[in-house]
Amino acid sequence: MSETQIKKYTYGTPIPTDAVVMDIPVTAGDPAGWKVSKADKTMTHAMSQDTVVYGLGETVRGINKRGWLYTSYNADDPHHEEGKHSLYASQNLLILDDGDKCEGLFVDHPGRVNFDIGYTDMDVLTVSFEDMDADIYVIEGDTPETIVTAFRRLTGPSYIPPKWAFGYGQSRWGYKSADDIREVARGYAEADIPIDMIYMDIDYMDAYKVFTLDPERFPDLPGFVSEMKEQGIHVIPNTDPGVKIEPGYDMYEEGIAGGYFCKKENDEELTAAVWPGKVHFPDFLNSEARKWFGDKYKIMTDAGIDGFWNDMNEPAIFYTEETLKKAFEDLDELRASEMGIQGFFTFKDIAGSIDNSPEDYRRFYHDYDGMRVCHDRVHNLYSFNMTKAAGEAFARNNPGQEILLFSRASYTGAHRYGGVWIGDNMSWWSHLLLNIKQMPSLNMTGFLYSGADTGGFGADVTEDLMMRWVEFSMFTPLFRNHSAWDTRSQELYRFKRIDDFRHLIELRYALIPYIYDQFVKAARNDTMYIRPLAFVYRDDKRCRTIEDQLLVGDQIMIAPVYEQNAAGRYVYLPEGMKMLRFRAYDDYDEEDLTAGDHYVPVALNEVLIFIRPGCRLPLAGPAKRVGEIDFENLTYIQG
Ligand code: MIG
Repeated sequence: MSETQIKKYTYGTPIPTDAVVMDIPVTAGDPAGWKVSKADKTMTHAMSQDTVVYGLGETVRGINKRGWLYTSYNADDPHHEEGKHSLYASQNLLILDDGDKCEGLFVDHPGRVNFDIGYTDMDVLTVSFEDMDADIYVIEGDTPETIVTAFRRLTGPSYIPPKWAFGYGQSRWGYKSADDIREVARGYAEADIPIDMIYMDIDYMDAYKVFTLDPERFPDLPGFVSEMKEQGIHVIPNTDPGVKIEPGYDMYEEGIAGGYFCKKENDEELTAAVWPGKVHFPDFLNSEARKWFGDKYKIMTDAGIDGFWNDMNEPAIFYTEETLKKAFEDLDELRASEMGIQGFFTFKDIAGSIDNSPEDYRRFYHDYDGMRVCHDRVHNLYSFNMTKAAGEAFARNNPGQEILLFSRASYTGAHRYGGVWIGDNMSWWSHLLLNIKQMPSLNMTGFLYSGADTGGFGADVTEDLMMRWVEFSMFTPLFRNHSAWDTRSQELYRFKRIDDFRHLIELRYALIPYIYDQFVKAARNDTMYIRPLAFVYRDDKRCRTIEDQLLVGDQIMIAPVYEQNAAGRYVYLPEGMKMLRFRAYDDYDEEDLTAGDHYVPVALNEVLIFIRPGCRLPLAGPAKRVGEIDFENLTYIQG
């Protein structure tokens, strides 16, 4: 790593976030190159025509974030369209790349932060705050990756999941019982498609009560878990933060008695509505509440469960009592008025804006270990502390055991405890491309264990989209097929081309020794597993505009197909490489390609892998489970 320098600037009185693990002395004054206005609560930086801006983790639009306005404020929004400003995650890292000189900016602030990256003025970057109580870290370095590494040293090492979590997983919001899951396992066994995980979505719970099981649909969890383990399959339950208000339910009773729930100004618990009905939210920012909630995971780990996905932790709020009451009042008022045509829009607005309302996020408070703070000001820390609750509990209660953990919402620091999935995307070709662009950005911010709902969550998938998506997801550390209950079923064995799907998943399993090795290396060395081309080919200007080819580990480049009915694609090679066109781990052709542009045919069942010169790709023999992979006997394809 070449020389980097991190400087810290403190404005106002920042609320601690625990994102940073290093002690850095505060530098007086403002960072060079930035114009800071405490009155306007802004900091601005000029961008030259060539400046490329990387970062922000999981957001809309490109790898180069330039040209849009992004807002860090974790949002439960399943419509990941390019007009949006916020998704589930807030990763306030930017890297300004001027070619010969780079600068990183990490804005450590737990509330709303706007990043106007050439939106208002194409040549100006403006970071703006609601309250400018923030720690600002400025990182100087020669290359984007040296900045990434410095940022990751600053914020701590990335979570490494168990090896089996690199296998393929099947999920669906709609598996309701142990029998449903058995049927999925059977489907995969009959189709002879490798699989390591099947996910349990919220319907496993008794009335959506967290850490409970429906007694009829899951009568014997330990028995079921071990039955599945005998087949080599891990079952991974979904966990939601909201605790159902129900006298007699231990989580509710203990939460009230311990004072573990978030409270309103008048000191009463906030009552919100989510899947269980009326709930209270655990105050994860409070270390006692965190410990209390975290210890509950033991109910599941004692039953043999060894992986979790934490959901709804922005936190998502369907409505609160207050918002609902106000909405009804507004509707009554509208009804009593001469509604007129404008009233139609008012009507829709009233009903359509009760969920995840900014007012609700201002309505409750945390006991942040002695500091009473309004949720709105620390909104982006909620999921981080839920992830931390689980991670800390695993270290305490399951020492030495590797447990899979990933979350929907996140903030920097959560990457030390778990991974993330990209939330409710759609079965759209554009979302396959979005997934391709989000992966390197997530990697920069330390969320190495990540991936999207393969095939798309909402909307109906088509067989060709599923196949192209599998051909990309086979390179993402988290590889999970997941979909919503009201969409077309998308388990791979339901499609016509089962043989092709089997070959593709087998190829993933053959690649796992490479994927795992490169992943662990990236985690240990604070580097990236998936990189944009421009991070490596620094002198090739063309690479700065390439967003649909990625480097995976340090040996290969991929060029996924993401367009419907495409029979191939253009590929740009910054140097000569060996192209492999795989149909199965043992069925591929190779071709040496020169540097430059090529049109490459890629049939629907084919995957392109390019080996960089002097590099080699290891492949394992066939395996149906990660545990069956022979990591010692690999064959190598030389570049
Ligand atoms: O309000 O648990 O993103 O993956 O299937 C929806 C049901 C709640 C949202 C998650 C999705 C999951 C769904 N959850």
